[in-house]
Amino acid sequence: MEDASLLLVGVGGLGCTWANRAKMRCGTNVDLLLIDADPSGVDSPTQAHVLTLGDSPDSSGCASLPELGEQRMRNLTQFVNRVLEPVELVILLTALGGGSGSGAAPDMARQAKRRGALVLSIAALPFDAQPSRRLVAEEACTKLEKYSDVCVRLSLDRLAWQARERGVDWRLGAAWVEELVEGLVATISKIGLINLDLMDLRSIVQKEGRSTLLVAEGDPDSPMLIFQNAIRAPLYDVQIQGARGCLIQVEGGIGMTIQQLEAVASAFTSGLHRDAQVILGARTTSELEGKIRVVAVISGAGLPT
Ligand SMILES: Nc1nc2c(ncn2[C@@H]2O[C@H](COP(=O)(O)OP(=O)(O)OP(=O)(O)O)[C@@H](O)[C@H]2O)c(=O)[nH]1
Ligand SMILES: [Mg+2]
Repeated sequence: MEDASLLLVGVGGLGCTWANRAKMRCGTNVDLLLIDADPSGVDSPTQAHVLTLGDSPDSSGCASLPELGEQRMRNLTQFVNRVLEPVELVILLTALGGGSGSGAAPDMARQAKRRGALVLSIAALPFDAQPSRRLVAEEACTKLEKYSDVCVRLSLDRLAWQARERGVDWRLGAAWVEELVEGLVATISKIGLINLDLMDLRSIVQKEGRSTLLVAEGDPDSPMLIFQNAIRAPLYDVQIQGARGCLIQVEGGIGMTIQQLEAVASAFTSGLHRDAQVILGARTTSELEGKIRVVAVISGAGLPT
């Protein structure tokens, strides 16, 4: 199989900021598409396709009107089709609750799905203190889930809490999102010891039930800590105990041993269903000397045993 063509998409103000930052970590292995009412607000969008929602962008964005965002997105089908032409996997990042992301992200996912791409979405939900935005976000999220193969809900409250702990701005503090995207892209770009590809990912995400994505980095000799770190991420809780499918990519320094690889893989998979399908990939890189990073796609969660 040829290398899959990957597209990273940011929708709305926050989604574009995150996608742009994630792209900087992924290099040429992925293309970038930024969609917002005013994408010029994003710092130096390197080599990005940029889609402006509407003819006269202004600072009010889609003014918290998802219908406007959706309508504008539908009008851009021709352009989107051109960008999507070679694309097999779309990784979509957005924050829901405003107009641009809530309106345009589900429609972008719909257009990608219709062209046969696999769609993995990461959608931030508004703070608890923003009840009206939460209503908008819930409705948008239901639509986004419908058109995504995997849709991960991210809690801005938990994200902001973790950012505060680390003393960074929460809008830029989504290093977790960046690592996840980087890990997924490296996994599917087939640069590894045990290669995974889009077929593997497809077979995992097609399982019935809920799905989620996990990422964590840590000491190669503390595999349980790496797992605990992964499930502390600012996700909405998906119970992965008993899940039926898992694609797991383990990345380590050049000196990573088979024992370390097995120990960390088993920390992630020991709680799954006894008949779970587990697909393991691995790669070594000089960038991870003395560390191990795990990216996992979990599927078939929340089903009766
Ligand atoms: N409290 C707070 N929340 C924010 C801020 N910026 C973004 N958010 C949250 O993130 C969500 C999405 O924000 P954006 O990505 O800016 O929204 P957008 O998709 O560009 O939507 P429009 O600008 O309305 O077209 C909002 O619904 C809020 O929950 C901020 O400065 N303060
Ligand atoms: Mg905006």
